Order: sequence, then structure tokens, then C-alpha cells
Amino acid sequence: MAKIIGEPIKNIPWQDKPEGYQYPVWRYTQNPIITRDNLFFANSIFNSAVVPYKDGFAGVFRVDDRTRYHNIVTGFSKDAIHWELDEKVIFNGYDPRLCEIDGKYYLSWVNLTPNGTTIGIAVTEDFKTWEQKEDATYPVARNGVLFPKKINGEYMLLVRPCDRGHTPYGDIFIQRSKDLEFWGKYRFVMKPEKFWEMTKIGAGPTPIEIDEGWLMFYHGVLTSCNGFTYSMGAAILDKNEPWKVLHRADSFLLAPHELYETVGDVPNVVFPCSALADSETGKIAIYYGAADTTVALAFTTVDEVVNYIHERDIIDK
Ligand code: BMA
Repeated sequence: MAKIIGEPIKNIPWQDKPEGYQYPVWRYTQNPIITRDNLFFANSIFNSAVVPYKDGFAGVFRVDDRTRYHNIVTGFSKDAIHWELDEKVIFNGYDPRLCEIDGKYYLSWVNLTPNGTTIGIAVTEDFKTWEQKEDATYPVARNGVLFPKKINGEYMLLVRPCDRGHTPYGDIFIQRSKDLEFWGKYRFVMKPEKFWEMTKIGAGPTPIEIDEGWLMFYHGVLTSCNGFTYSMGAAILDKNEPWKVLHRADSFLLAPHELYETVGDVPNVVFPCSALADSETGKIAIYYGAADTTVALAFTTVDEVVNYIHERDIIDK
């Protein structure tokens, strides 16, 4: 039995695996959970992130408005399924990730600069006032994902260097900081290996601490004659040296198969940015952007994912 290390989340959203369903990740039957109708003037609301907050949940949401500019807003929910979004823009940019470290909430996102995208970092205690830190990378980078605790006294950030356009390549790297200001000790983590992810990969939700290491969901991109297809995969990273990949599944865990994933502003996109993990039951709820248009929800358990990774492990021992 695999084990999630961390706080229990008693009110984690949940549906049991459908009877007879054979795959390790299953979708919420009422998907998508957030659409453009959640906020006036939104063209699309997708790639977003949530955390437990007070007796409910808080989140940061990517809202592309009707000028098609990229904005991040906050939102709150009692059940992590029905969300009230605040129209106030906290930052410009996209693909936010969110995690709690020592009682504070850290946002990392794709920050827009005149010279390309970089990874913005900001911290809040109440989701009202944010303190923006130095950008964590030079341009151009995307998919900056913080670990939910310091490791050996250092913050850890997964990151995907890229170009100014739609980037036809991309590996995952890690970098470290003692103070969230100066970054260094860059290490390679992993590169595309299988066809479903062959073009590029990027870290997804905040890594989940488990007994064996860090469970990392990520997106992988395939280029077909129809363009990019984004799917979700998983790997387990070493607990103390997370640039070491211990195990990695050869196949995706979720790919664009439902209509809301295959049809939208950008068809064929499943883009995970967040996961809630309940240490008591092993339940995991994954939030992903669907077709760059809506936010959807999927479920798994730590046992399902860890078994799947072990059964299909591509890491030579
Ligand atoms: C990536 C990012 C994501 C988006 C994806 C598919 O480069 O821009 O926000 O979901 O492309 O369009």
C-alpha cells in the first residue's frame, strides 16, 4: 500500500471508480466544473490550481478575457467543485500553480515580460494581498512548479525552459533557492521518452509527497499532423534529491478523449495544474484544463497511480 504524507483533506471532492472501468484515472461525471459562464467577460477559464483553505478551498484561475489577454484571478469554494471567482485580476500571465509551505500560500505562474515568459512567484496568507518575489528564471521558461516544502533547507522549483512561441521541444529541470530570491544548482530531471510525450514535457500539479518519494504528474505533448496533443503522465522522484527519477510510467494516465477535451479553443488538451491528496484515504483529485477552454476534474488513488507506474516503469534499475 502506497501512502500519502501530509494533512488529511476530509472534504476532498470524490466519486468512486466506475464499475468495470480499467484505467487508473477516472473523470468526474459532471465535467467540466468551471466554464466561461463562471465569470463575466471571460472567453475561457482553464489551467487552474486549488488548495485547502480554512474550512473550504481557495484557488487561482487562468482567465483569458474577451480581448484574449491572459489573467489570473482568485476563487473560493466550499466543496472544491462549485467555485465563486473574483473578477479582480491579481496578476497577468497564465498556468498558475499553487502550494502551501509552512502556512503561507505560494503562487508560481507564467509571468509575461517584454522579452518572453518567465516564472513569477508570489506569496499570500489571505488570498487578498500578495507579495510578488523576484522572477525565478530568466526568459524564456514555463511550467514552474514549487515543491510543498523545503528540502534540506532549500525551496525547489521544477521548470521547463522554452522559446517565445509554441516551443517544439522541452525537458523538465529543477532549481533551488534558500530565500526565493537567488536561484541555482540547476539539475536536469527528465526528457520525453515515449510517443505520447515525444515533443515536450512539463511539470503539472505541486508534487505529492508519498512514502516512496515525490509523485509528480506532468503533461506530455505529441505532435500529429493535426498539431499538438497534451496528455498527463506520472513519475516518482527521489525524496531528498528530486532531480533523480526513481520510476516513470511508459503510458499516459489521461489523454483527450471526451468531447470537452477534444473540442475547444485548442483541441486535444488535457493540462493538469493541481491535485488535492488526502493522506487518510489515499484519494487524489486532479484539476486539469480541458481544450484551453474549461476546468475539469479527475480522480485516482495513490495506490492506483503508484501501481500503474510500477507496472509500466521505464526506469532501468
Ligand atoms: C501551452 C500553454 C498552456 C496551454 C497549452 C495548449 O504552451 O500555453 O497554457 O494549455 O500550450 O495550448
